[in-house]
Amino acid sequence: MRKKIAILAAVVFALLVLASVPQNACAPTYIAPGRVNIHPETLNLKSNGKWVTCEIELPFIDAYTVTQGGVTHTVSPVERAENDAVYYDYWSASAHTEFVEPYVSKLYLYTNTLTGELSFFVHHNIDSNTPPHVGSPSATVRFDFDGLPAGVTTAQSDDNLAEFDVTRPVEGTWGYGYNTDGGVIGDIPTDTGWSFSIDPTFAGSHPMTSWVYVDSDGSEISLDMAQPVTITHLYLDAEVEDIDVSTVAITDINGNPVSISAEVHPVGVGETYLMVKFDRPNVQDACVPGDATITVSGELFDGTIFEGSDTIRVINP
Ligand SMILES: [Ca+2]
Ligand SMILES: [Ca+2]
Repeated sequence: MRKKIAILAAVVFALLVLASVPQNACAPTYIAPGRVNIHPETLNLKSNGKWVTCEIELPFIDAYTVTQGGVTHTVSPVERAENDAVYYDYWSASAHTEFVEPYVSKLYLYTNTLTGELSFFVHHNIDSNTPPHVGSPSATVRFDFDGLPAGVTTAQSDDNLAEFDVTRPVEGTWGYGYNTDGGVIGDIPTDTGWSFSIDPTFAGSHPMTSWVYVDSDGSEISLDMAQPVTITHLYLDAEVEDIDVSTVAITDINGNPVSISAEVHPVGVGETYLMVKFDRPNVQDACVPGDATITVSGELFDGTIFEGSDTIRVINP
Protein backbone atom coordinates (compact mmCIF):
# COMPACT_ATOMS: atom_id res chain seq x y z
CA MET A 1 0.00 0.00 0.00
CA ARG A 2 2.77 2.41 1.02
CA LYS A 3 4.60 1.48 -2.21
CA LYS A 4 1.48 2.25 -4.26
CA ILE A 5 1.15 5.66 -2.59
CA ALA A 6 4.83 6.36 -3.30
CA ILE A 7 4.38 5.44 -6.98
CA LEU A 8 1.23 7.57 -7.19
CA ALA A 9 3.05 10.51 -5.57
CA ALA A 10 5.92 10.12 -8.06
CA VAL A 11 3.48 10.09 -11.00
CA VAL A 12 1.66 13.20 -9.69
CA PHE A 13 5.02 14.94 -9.16
CA ALA A 14 6.16 14.05 -12.70
CA LEU A 15 2.88 15.41 -14.14
CA LEU A 16 3.29 18.64 -12.16
CA VAL A 17 6.87 19.02 -13.44
CA LEU A 18 5.68 18.44 -17.03
CA ALA A 19 2.85 20.94 -16.58
CA SER A 20 5.24 23.60 -15.28
CA VAL A 21 7.59 23.40 -18.30
CA PRO A 22 6.71 26.34 -20.57
CA GLN A 23 5.14 24.92 -23.72
CA ASN A 24 5.32 26.87 -26.92
CA ALA A 25 3.85 25.14 -29.92
CA CYS A 26 5.17 27.66 -32.45
CA ALA A 27 8.87 27.64 -31.47
CA PRO A 28 10.69 27.45 -34.81
CA THR A 29 13.23 24.63 -35.20
CA TYR A 30 16.19 25.20 -37.48
CA ILE A 31 16.34 22.57 -40.22
CA ALA A 32 19.34 22.58 -42.55
CA PRO A 33 18.57 21.98 -46.22
CA GLY A 34 20.15 18.73 -47.44
CA ARG A 35 19.95 17.34 -50.96
CA VAL A 36 18.53 13.88 -51.53
CA ASN A 37 18.32 11.78 -54.69
CA ILE A 38 16.08 8.73 -54.50
CA HIS A 39 16.29 5.66 -56.76
CA PRO A 40 14.49 4.23 -58.58
CA GLU A 41 12.99 7.27 -60.27
CA THR A 42 10.01 5.13 -61.20
CA LEU A 43 8.83 2.91 -58.38
CA ASN A 44 6.82 -0.07 -59.62
CA LEU A 45 4.48 -1.24 -56.84
CA LYS A 46 4.44 -4.72 -58.39
CA SER A 47 8.20 -4.99 -58.15
CA ASN A 48 9.73 -7.50 -55.76
CA GLY A 49 12.88 -5.41 -55.34
CA LYS A 50 14.44 -5.29 -51.89
CA TRP A 51 15.67 -1.68 -51.57
CA VAL A 52 15.01 1.93 -52.37
CA THR A 53 18.31 3.80 -52.26
CA CYS A 54 19.06 7.44 -51.54
CA GLU A 55 22.13 9.64 -52.00
CA ILE A 56 22.39 12.41 -49.43
CA GLU A 57 24.54 15.50 -50.00
CA LEU A 58 25.09 18.45 -47.66
CA PRO A 59 25.85 21.45 -49.88
CA PHE A 60 27.35 24.51 -48.19
CA ILE A 61 24.76 27.21 -47.54
CA ASP A 62 24.89 30.63 -45.85
CA ALA A 63 21.74 32.70 -46.46
CA TYR A 64 19.07 34.65 -44.59
CA THR A 65 15.33 34.32 -45.12
CA VAL A 66 12.15 36.03 -43.89
CA THR A 67 9.04 33.83 -43.82
CA GLN A 68 5.45 34.76 -43.09
CA GLY A 69 2.25 32.90 -43.93
CA GLY A 70 4.13 30.26 -45.94
CA VAL A 71 5.91 32.83 -48.16
CA THR A 72 9.73 32.99 -47.89
CA HIS A 73 11.95 35.85 -49.09
CA THR A 74 15.75 35.60 -49.27
CA VAL A 75 17.26 38.74 -47.74
CA SER A 76 20.65 40.23 -46.83
CA PRO A 77 21.67 42.28 -43.80
CA VAL A 78 21.96 46.06 -44.14
CA GLU A 79 25.74 46.71 -44.13
CA ARG A 80 27.35 49.81 -42.63
CA ALA A 81 30.82 50.49 -41.21
CA GLU A 82 29.42 51.33 -37.77
CA ASN A 83 28.77 49.70 -34.45
CA ASP A 84 25.09 48.67 -34.15
CA ALA A 85 24.24 50.98 -31.21
CA VAL A 86 26.01 53.89 -32.93
CA TYR A 87 23.93 53.25 -36.05
CA TYR A 88 20.70 53.14 -33.97
CA ASP A 89 21.72 56.65 -32.84
CA TYR A 90 19.58 56.79 -29.70
CA TRP A 91 18.76 60.25 -28.37
CA SER A 92 15.53 62.18 -27.70
CA ALA A 93 14.13 58.76 -26.65
CA SER A 94 14.35 57.72 -30.31
CA ALA A 95 16.23 55.91 -33.07
CA HIS A 96 17.64 58.07 -35.86
CA THR A 97 18.57 55.57 -38.57
CA GLU A 98 17.92 56.38 -42.23
CA PHE A 99 14.91 54.02 -42.14
CA VAL A 100 12.75 55.55 -39.36
CA GLU A 101 9.28 56.45 -40.64
CA PRO A 102 6.03 57.72 -39.05
CA TYR A 103 3.54 54.97 -38.15
CA VAL A 104 5.78 52.22 -39.60
CA SER A 105 7.35 49.38 -37.64
CA LYS A 106 10.56 48.09 -39.25
CA LEU A 107 12.78 45.04 -38.90
CA TYR A 108 16.19 44.35 -40.41
CA LEU A 109 19.37 42.36 -40.03
CA TYR A 110 22.47 44.54 -39.78
CA THR A 111 26.17 43.80 -40.30
CA ASN A 112 28.90 46.04 -38.92
CA THR A 113 31.41 45.68 -41.77
CA LEU A 114 34.28 46.74 -39.48
CA THR A 115 33.85 43.69 -37.24
CA GLY A 116 31.46 41.35 -39.05
CA GLU A 117 29.11 41.46 -36.06
CA LEU A 118 25.51 40.59 -36.97
CA SER A 119 22.61 42.39 -35.24
CA PHE A 120 18.85 42.63 -35.57
CA PHE A 121 17.09 46.00 -35.57
CA VAL A 122 13.53 46.85 -34.60
CA HIS A 123 12.06 50.35 -34.57
CA HIS A 124 8.55 51.75 -34.63
CA ASN A 125 7.50 55.32 -35.56
CA ILE A 126 9.73 58.45 -35.80
CA ASP A 127 11.14 61.10 -33.47
CA SER A 128 8.69 64.03 -33.81
CA ASN A 129 8.89 65.67 -30.43
CA THR A 130 8.43 69.14 -31.92
CA PRO A 131 5.60 70.42 -34.19
CA PRO A 132 4.36 69.43 -36.74
CA HIS A 133 4.46 66.08 -34.91
CA VAL A 134 4.37 63.77 -37.94
CA GLY A 135 4.64 60.60 -35.87
CA SER A 136 2.09 58.73 -33.77
CA PRO A 137 1.17 60.49 -30.51
CA SER A 138 0.28 57.25 -28.72
CA ALA A 139 0.98 53.64 -29.63
CA THR A 140 2.04 50.36 -28.10
CA VAL A 141 3.81 47.33 -29.56
CA ARG A 142 4.48 43.97 -28.03
CA PHE A 143 6.97 41.58 -29.70
CA ASP A 144 7.28 38.06 -28.34
CA PHE A 145 10.46 36.54 -29.79
CA ASP A 146 10.84 32.77 -29.85
CA GLY A 147 13.94 30.74 -30.68
CA LEU A 148 16.57 33.49 -30.43
CA PRO A 149 20.03 31.87 -30.77
CA ALA A 150 22.11 31.42 -27.62
CA GLY A 151 24.52 34.20 -26.72
CA VAL A 152 22.61 37.17 -28.16
CA THR A 153 22.63 40.45 -26.23
CA THR A 154 20.48 43.56 -25.88
CA ALA A 155 22.76 46.00 -27.73
CA GLN A 156 20.28 48.88 -27.49
CA SER A 157 16.93 49.28 -25.74
CA ASP A 158 14.55 52.10 -26.73
CA ASP A 159 13.67 53.03 -24.08
CA ASN A 160 15.87 51.50 -21.36
CA LEU A 161 15.72 47.81 -20.43
CA ALA A 162 12.13 48.16 -19.21
CA GLU A 163 10.89 48.09 -22.80
CA PHE A 164 13.30 45.78 -24.63
CA ASP A 165 15.36 42.99 -23.07
CA VAL A 166 16.34 39.71 -24.77
CA THR A 167 16.68 37.93 -21.41
CA ARG A 168 12.98 37.92 -20.53
CA PRO A 169 10.06 35.89 -21.93
CA VAL A 170 8.34 38.77 -23.79
CA GLU A 171 11.32 40.76 -25.07
CA GLY A 172 9.58 43.86 -26.43
CA THR A 173 6.82 45.70 -24.52
CA TRP A 174 6.77 49.24 -25.83
CA GLY A 175 4.65 52.38 -25.25
CA TYR A 176 5.50 55.66 -26.97
CA GLY A 177 4.22 58.96 -28.32
CA TYR A 178 5.98 61.41 -30.67
CA ASN A 179 9.14 59.28 -30.43
CA THR A 180 10.35 55.87 -31.55
CA ASP A 181 10.58 52.66 -29.59
CA GLY A 182 12.49 49.53 -30.48
CA GLY A 183 15.96 48.13 -29.92
CA VAL A 184 18.88 46.12 -31.24
CA ILE A 185 19.79 42.48 -30.66
CA GLY A 186 23.57 42.08 -30.90
CA ASP A 187 26.11 39.25 -31.09
CA ILE A 188 23.95 37.05 -33.31
CA PRO A 189 26.00 34.00 -34.42
CA THR A 190 26.91 33.86 -38.13
CA ASP A 191 28.49 30.37 -38.11
CA THR A 192 25.44 28.37 -37.00
CA GLY A 193 21.97 27.90 -38.42
CA TRP A 194 19.09 29.36 -36.44
CA SER A 195 15.49 30.39 -36.80
CA PHE A 196 13.56 32.78 -34.58
CA SER A 197 10.04 34.14 -34.76
CA ILE A 198 8.33 37.34 -33.64
CA ASP A 199 4.70 37.25 -32.59
CA PRO A 200 3.52 40.90 -32.78
CA THR A 201 0.71 42.90 -31.17
CA PHE A 202 0.21 46.45 -32.47
CA ALA A 203 -2.14 48.61 -30.39
CA GLY A 204 -2.70 52.03 -28.76
CA SER A 205 -4.97 54.96 -29.69
CA HIS A 206 -2.84 55.76 -32.79
CA PRO A 207 -1.25 52.38 -33.63
CA MET A 208 1.34 51.67 -36.31
CA THR A 209 -0.29 51.30 -39.73
CA SER A 210 2.30 49.08 -41.41
CA TRP A 211 5.03 46.57 -40.63
CA VAL A 212 7.95 45.93 -42.99
CA TYR A 213 11.24 44.05 -43.29
CA VAL A 214 14.02 46.23 -44.78
CA ASP A 215 16.40 44.45 -47.17
CA SER A 216 20.07 45.44 -47.66
CA ASP A 217 19.29 47.76 -50.63
CA GLY A 218 16.57 49.58 -48.66
CA SER A 219 13.71 47.82 -50.45
CA GLU A 220 10.90 46.73 -48.16
CA ILE A 221 8.92 43.53 -47.74
CA SER A 222 5.38 44.17 -46.44
CA LEU A 223 4.42 42.08 -43.43
CA ASP A 224 0.97 41.12 -42.17
CA MET A 225 0.61 42.92 -38.80
CA ALA A 226 -1.60 40.12 -37.43
CA GLN A 227 0.76 37.20 -38.07
CA PRO A 228 4.11 36.02 -36.69
CA VAL A 229 7.20 36.35 -38.89
CA THR A 230 10.21 34.01 -38.87
CA ILE A 231 13.80 35.08 -39.55
CA THR A 232 16.15 32.22 -40.47
CA HIS A 233 19.88 31.83 -41.02
CA LEU A 234 20.22 28.90 -43.40
CA TYR A 235 23.70 27.70 -42.58
CA LEU A 236 25.33 24.36 -43.21
CA ASP A 237 29.04 23.68 -43.43
CA ALA A 238 29.32 19.94 -42.88
CA GLU A 239 30.57 16.73 -44.49
CA VAL A 240 28.48 13.63 -45.06
CA GLU A 241 30.75 11.93 -42.50
CA ASP A 242 29.05 14.19 -39.93
CA ILE A 243 25.69 12.43 -40.49
CA ASP A 244 24.53 10.10 -37.72
CA VAL A 245 23.15 7.37 -40.01
CA SER A 246 21.11 5.82 -37.18
CA THR A 247 18.86 8.93 -37.28
CA VAL A 248 18.24 8.96 -41.05
CA ALA A 249 14.69 8.10 -42.09
CA ILE A 250 11.96 8.80 -44.61
CA THR A 251 9.69 11.02 -42.52
CA ASP A 252 7.08 12.17 -45.01
CA ILE A 253 5.53 11.07 -48.32
CA ASN A 254 3.23 13.59 -50.05
CA GLY A 255 2.51 15.34 -46.74
CA ASN A 256 1.74 12.15 -44.84
CA PRO A 257 4.08 11.46 -41.90
CA VAL A 258 5.85 8.11 -42.13
CA SER A 259 8.85 6.57 -40.38
CA ILE A 260 11.04 4.28 -42.45
CA SER A 261 14.57 4.01 -41.07
CA ALA A 262 17.65 3.93 -43.27
CA GLU A 263 20.44 1.44 -43.46
CA VAL A 264 23.88 2.33 -44.74
CA HIS A 265 24.67 1.29 -48.28
CA PRO A 266 28.32 1.01 -49.35
CA VAL A 267 29.62 3.86 -51.52
CA GLY A 268 32.71 4.17 -53.66
CA VAL A 269 35.88 5.76 -52.29
CA GLY A 270 35.98 9.54 -52.56
CA GLU A 271 32.25 10.07 -53.08
CA THR A 272 30.77 13.33 -51.76
CA TYR A 273 27.46 11.77 -50.84
CA LEU A 274 26.23 9.27 -48.29
CA MET A 275 24.30 6.35 -49.76
CA VAL A 276 21.55 4.86 -47.61
CA LYS A 277 18.92 2.27 -48.40
CA PHE A 278 15.33 1.80 -47.26
CA ASP A 279 13.30 -1.40 -47.09
CA ARG A 280 11.48 -1.32 -50.44
CA PRO A 281 8.24 -3.14 -49.38
CA ASN A 282 7.84 -0.55 -46.56
CA VAL A 283 8.28 2.34 -49.00
CA GLN A 284 5.90 0.74 -51.52
CA ASP A 285 3.26 0.24 -48.79
CA ALA A 286 3.38 4.00 -48.10
CA CYS A 287 2.99 5.01 -51.76
CA VAL A 288 0.10 5.22 -54.20
CA PRO A 289 0.38 5.60 -58.00
CA GLY A 290 1.28 9.12 -59.14
CA ASP A 291 4.02 11.55 -58.12
CA ALA A 292 5.48 10.90 -54.67
CA THR A 293 7.46 13.63 -52.91
CA ILE A 294 9.60 11.79 -50.39
CA THR A 295 11.25 13.66 -47.52
CA VAL A 296 14.35 12.25 -45.87
CA SER A 297 15.49 13.67 -42.52
CA GLY A 298 18.36 13.01 -40.17
CA GLU A 299 20.72 14.50 -37.65
CA LEU A 300 24.37 15.42 -37.67
CA PHE A 301 26.48 14.32 -34.71
CA ASP A 302 26.33 17.95 -33.43
CA GLY A 303 22.53 17.71 -33.24
CA THR A 304 21.77 19.78 -36.37
CA ILE A 305 18.70 18.43 -38.15
CA PHE A 306 18.81 18.25 -41.95
CA GLU A 307 16.07 17.47 -44.40
CA GLY A 308 15.68 17.10 -48.15
CA SER A 309 13.01 15.94 -50.59
CA ASP A 310 12.91 14.23 -53.95
CA THR A 311 9.94 13.47 -56.19
CA ILE A 312 9.68 10.11 -57.94
CA ARG A 313 6.97 8.45 -60.02
CA VAL A 314 4.98 5.57 -58.58
CA ILE A 315 3.26 3.13 -60.96
CA ASN A 316 1.07 0.09 -60.48
CA PRO A 317 0.93 -1.45 -63.98
CA1 LIG B 1 8.91 54.03 -24.66
CA1 LIG C 1 11.40 55.72 -27.22
